[in-house]
Amino acid sequence: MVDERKAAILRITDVTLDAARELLRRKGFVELLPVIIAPVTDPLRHTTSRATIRAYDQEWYLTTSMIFHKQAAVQVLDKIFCLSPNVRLEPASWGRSGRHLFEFVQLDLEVRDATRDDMLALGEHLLVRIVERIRDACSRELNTLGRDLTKLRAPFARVPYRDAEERYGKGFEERLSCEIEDPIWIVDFPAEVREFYDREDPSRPGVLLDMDLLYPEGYGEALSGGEREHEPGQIRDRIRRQGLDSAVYGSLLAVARPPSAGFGIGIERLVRFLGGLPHVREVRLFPRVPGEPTEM
Ligand code: ASN
Repeated sequence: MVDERKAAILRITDVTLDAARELLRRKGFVELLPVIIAPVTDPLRHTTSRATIRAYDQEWYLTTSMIFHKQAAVQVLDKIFCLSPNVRLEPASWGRSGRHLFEFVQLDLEVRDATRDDMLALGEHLLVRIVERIRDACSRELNTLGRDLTKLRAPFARVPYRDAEERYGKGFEERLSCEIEDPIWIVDFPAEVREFYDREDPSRPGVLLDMDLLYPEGYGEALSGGEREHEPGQIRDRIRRQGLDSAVYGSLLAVARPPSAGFGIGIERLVRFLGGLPHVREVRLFPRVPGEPTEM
């Protein structure tokens, strides 16, 4: 028997990727092939352990995010994106969150000489365009899923992290996401809660020029990014303040990198939001859910 629900979700995923690629190419972006194993990968402040493999007498990480490769890539091309498979070994209990897969794909992009404001505008444009395309091209699929996907109204509101925390308390993300009707930007994360590569505002020490986007209706985090640290002295200082080993990230310090900004948007979470799905597992034919064994 044909699984209409599954087929509808896969078609929505396909149109989502097509809409994203179409918009980014029109804006001059070039798509890169993903890096899946590397000697250095995103240290991720709050997640998990990273998966490694041993090959050719060397330890390799499975990519947690392509951040460092994106930063290197903008030395060659000024606007790049990639559909990047990421592996993050989250705790088994997170499998029930509805938002976590330990293998997922993010649309990861980076732009040389861009600012956070440029990225806020691009993120809005991208999401508004994708929702428009899905509403136009996938009305049958949305119907199958019983999803009433409303048009998004940009620009989205911007709330500084400290204000959101004051109003909704620690771990405000879920509560805030349940309360809003349009996506909302969280900006200005404190340096200690984020990775060292997001740029510290030179005029506000301890505050980063970065952002997250939250989906409405309780779907949680959509996108994460910011301007990047690019001066070796500042990168070294941020690595030290986070208690990381600068030798591990030596390749970052050795290469002069151009100023850049970018973000990554998780595809499974995006399709979950578009389709109004209870769990991201439904977006993949072969989902990797933390804590769930699988045979295929
Ligand atoms: N892709 C994110 C960024 O561009 C990084 C991440 O996934 N942790 O900032």
